[in-house]
Amino acid sequence: MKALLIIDVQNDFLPGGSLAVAGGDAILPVINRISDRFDLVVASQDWHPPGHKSFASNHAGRQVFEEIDLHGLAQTLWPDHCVQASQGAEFSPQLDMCPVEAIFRKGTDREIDSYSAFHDNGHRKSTGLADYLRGKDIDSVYLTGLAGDICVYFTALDALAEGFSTTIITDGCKPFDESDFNHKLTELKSRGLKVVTSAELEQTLPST
Ligand code: VGL
Ligand code: ZN
Repeated sequence: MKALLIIDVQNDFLPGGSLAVAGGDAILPVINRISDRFDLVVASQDWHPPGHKSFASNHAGRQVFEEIDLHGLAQTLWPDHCVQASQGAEFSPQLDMCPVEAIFRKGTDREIDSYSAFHDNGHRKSTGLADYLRGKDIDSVYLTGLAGDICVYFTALDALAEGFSTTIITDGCKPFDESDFNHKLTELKSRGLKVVTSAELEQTLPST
């Protein structure tokens, strides 16, 4: 059984948001067009408390995009984004949420960031996503969302480690940095990642 994972398609990661991915809105019609072809659709939602330690604003004298050590882990400092219950944390109003059966929130612990939809960055706590998918007999996951080189990348890494057949839908993702994303795709392919375009997928997966 196949699941579509929609990673962090939230206002703050879209043009006009506080941590926008340039051109990120191009993925919205792609995701909406393919989401009825899967047995299950799940979304993740970056969901930070206002005092989250990944925000530069919570570290006196530190700048956005600086890297610090946070409890033994390298942490990039981001602009405030996806603050719980803010408009920026909401899913894009242009994303069709009807097929989405479950939403997994992450980044809720102020002391640790969580790029992957499966685990926090220290692999200390699970979100429950892997067990949820297994409970629904899912063996293959297809990834879309934002940002390709951060949260989609780390979700793919964990999906492979969890033993799911893992595919990234290239035009269903948009990274902050295209060349970094291409390097990361090469690395993921060496771990077993598959890559398809939405057009290729439409030829193999019938619309329901
Ligand atoms: C993300 C940076 C910080 C993402 C989340 O969804 O890619 N990036 N928090
Ligand atoms: Zn975040």
